[in-house]
This record gives sequence, structure tokens and C-alpha cells, in this order.
Amino acid sequence: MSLRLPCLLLALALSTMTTSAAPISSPVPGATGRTPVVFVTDIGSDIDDTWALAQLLRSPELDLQFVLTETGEAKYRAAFVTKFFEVVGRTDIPVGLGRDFGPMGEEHRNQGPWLRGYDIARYPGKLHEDGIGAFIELVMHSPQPLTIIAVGPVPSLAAALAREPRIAARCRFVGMFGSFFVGYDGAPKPAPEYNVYNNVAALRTVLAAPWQDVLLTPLDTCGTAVISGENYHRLWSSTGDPMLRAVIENYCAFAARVPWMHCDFFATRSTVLFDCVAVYLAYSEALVEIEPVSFRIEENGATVPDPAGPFRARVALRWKNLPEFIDHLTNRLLAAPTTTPAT
Ligand SMILES: [Ca+2]
Repeated sequence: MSLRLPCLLLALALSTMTTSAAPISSPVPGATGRTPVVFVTDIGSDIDDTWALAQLLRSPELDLQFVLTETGEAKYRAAFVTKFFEVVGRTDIPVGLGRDFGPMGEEHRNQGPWLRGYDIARYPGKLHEDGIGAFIELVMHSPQPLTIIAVGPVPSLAAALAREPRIAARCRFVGMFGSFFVGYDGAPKPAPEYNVYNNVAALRTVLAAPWQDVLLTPLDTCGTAVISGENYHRLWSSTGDPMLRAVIENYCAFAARVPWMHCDFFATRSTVLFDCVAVYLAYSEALVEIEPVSFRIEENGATVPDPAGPFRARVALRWKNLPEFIDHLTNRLLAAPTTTPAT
């Protein structure tokens, strides 16, 4: 299938930039005033990871120190990160290959056309073949706690904990997982959520670890985060911004291939940006209602509130103001870089 980008042609010269941003709080700043984070991602399947990576790089509260791939074909996923870093001039950030599950078929390479002609072997930055080992090294030698932002199934994190259990006590864990009272698309009944049911054993291992804090956005909050209308138009029109152009290019490739929806709306709105809510929670909790929840994880991936359950997390169960979050996310994505890249 050829990659066509009618969107970029249609949007040419319509850019309207703004740098205003909603107020946020900063829960755990490091010694530098920025929170050091590791992004743990299954980028390359659902497009929201790509939006989340852009959001992360444009969040002045966060200092992205490492990216680790999760599930599927590690090098396929890593290539989205390395090419994205080349496009936006952030090859100073190391990337690690997580657990590899072998080649992914064409039918699962939803953003594959964006990589056409790209050779990860020529990546000028640091790409760790043993990404799990490099991640452990980073955590164990970090002078301050790291915040892990996990936005996919977690076999790589489970493997890291098996190799070095002490990493948990040195990190906060923020993730997009589960469905407690609300299902997909705001449905009034919870449903097994992909990041859980794809690898139940791995998530049980990860959530059983003694992290400094566990903070989750389940479908209850992240499942309705969509950018549309004028906000989306502003992003769509930012063809002169290399980062947003890369996001939209990926979205166009994805829209033509994604098997689980008829994505004919890519010119007018985003898909659900689940993972962007996890990135948000790494720097602010201002716009969500968070409650401590004890729960169990069923074999089918259901996350069931249960006072006697083995897992406990702080969970963003409701929005205080979803429209304000969408405005905030839009403005953040549109904002110019706040730091000078090292490369
Ligand atoms: Ca994801």
C-alpha cells in the first residue's frame, strides 16, 4: 500500500500557532526542576503512542532520559522512535530494544509506510540492543527517582524486574492500563483493556513490584480523550512544524491500514489518545479525580475493584474537566520546543 499524504497538501499554509497553555501542577520535580522519565511504549501499532511521544518531548516539566520498547518486534517499534528523534533533532536520547517477540506481519505494521526507506542501523544516536540492561543501569545509577511512563503491555518491564528487582523502589510508575467502571468509548460497563489482556502475567508482575507510587489512567479517563474541531485543525495545519508533521504523517499512514476501525475521519479529528493522558499524569493531576483503588486482574484482562485484591494503585477515575485537558494538550503539542537539543 502506498503512503499518500493528501492531508498535508490540503492543510498547506493554514497554520495558526499559539503557545498559551492551561495551568498545571508539577508533582515530583527532580533536582533539575524537571522530572526524569522513561517512556515504555509499543509505538507503531496504535497511533496514540506517537502523539504521546510528541507531547512528552514538548513537556517542559519532563526530562526524557530513555525509551524502551514493549511487545511485538522490538526493532520495528524502536525504528519509529529513532526516526522520530532524527526528524526532531533529539538523537541525544538513548533508545533500548525491549523483549522481542519476533517479526510482526504486515497486517500489524499499521504505521509501517512511515518507515519506508529508513534504516535503523544508520541511526546516529545510541540504540541499545540490550535495552532492558541499559534501562536497569540508568535506574540504578540515577541520582533521583525516575518516572516510568508505561503505555503498552509490559513484558520488557517484567523482564527488567526479574533481572533487577531493586529498580522498583527507585521509580514512580505511571501507566495507561485497565477499565474500572467505564469501557471503551465511554461505555457504561468496564471491559478488558488491551494493555492488560495482551499480557496479563506481565502486568501482574509489574504491579506487584514495590514502586514508589503507582498512578493509572484507565479507560474511565483516557478512553474519551479525542482532539477535534478547531483544536485538531490547528494541529493538522502545522505542516511547517517537523514534529507535528511527523505525527500527522504517521496518522495518515495508520488511517489507511488500521484494521480495527474505519479511520476516514483523520482530516477532522484524532483517534482516542489514551497514552497522552498517561504522559499528562507524569506532570500534573490537576484535571482528573484520583482515588486509591484495590483490585484484582482476571485472566481475561478485566481489572476488578476488590478490597481484598492483590494490587493497589492511585487511579484517575473521572475527569474534572476533559475539554480543558484537550485544550491543554493541543496547546502543548503546538508549543515551540522549550530546551535546546544537544544534537
Ligand atoms: Ca500504546
